[in-house]
Amino acid sequence: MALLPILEFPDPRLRKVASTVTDFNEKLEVLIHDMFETMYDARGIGLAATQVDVHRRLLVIDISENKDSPLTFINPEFEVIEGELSEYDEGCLSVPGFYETVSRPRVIKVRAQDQSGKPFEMTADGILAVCIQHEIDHLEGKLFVDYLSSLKRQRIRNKLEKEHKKSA
Ligand code: QAP
Ligand code: CO
Repeated sequence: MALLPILEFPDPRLRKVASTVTDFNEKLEVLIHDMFETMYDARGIGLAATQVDVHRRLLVIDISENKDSPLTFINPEFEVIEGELSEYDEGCLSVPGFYETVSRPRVIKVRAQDQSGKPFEMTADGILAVCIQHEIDHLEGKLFVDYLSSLKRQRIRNKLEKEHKKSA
């Protein structure tokens, strides 16, 4: 078991596009386990492999109150079921301390593979739909701050860069 370091905005490695997972082996299982441990430790509800500097199409989510409903999505894809947008105050473990409103399609259908490579699909709405779309964005090198005005994004960048200098 291991806690993995989480990359923080504006680290350029968060901009890499992740590639398809092809090997469903023990190494993948260990990575998934470490990603859950890292996410729970940081009090997050979602974590993409990109955020721990692994550029593979893999994400973990647990939106449950008791942190007892882990969801793993490998090579996820989604389709919009209901195009009506809904707003949510999003945060991100890679943008610590900042929350801003983002609009995304309200209902999606997700197709992915599980830890053993078996395909599954599910329809998601509410915070789960938000979280899945947010995490899939990470796999494309995209962050929720990209949906904000450049002024807001710049302010967040400046504050985090200052924090990083302090702790360096
Ligand atoms: C993405 O975000 C998300 O700033 C997952 O200080 C967020 O887990 C999906 C976190 C909102 C849907 C709605 C952020 C923890 C966790 C912080 C997270 C922080 C500590 C963010
Ligand atoms: Co995020």
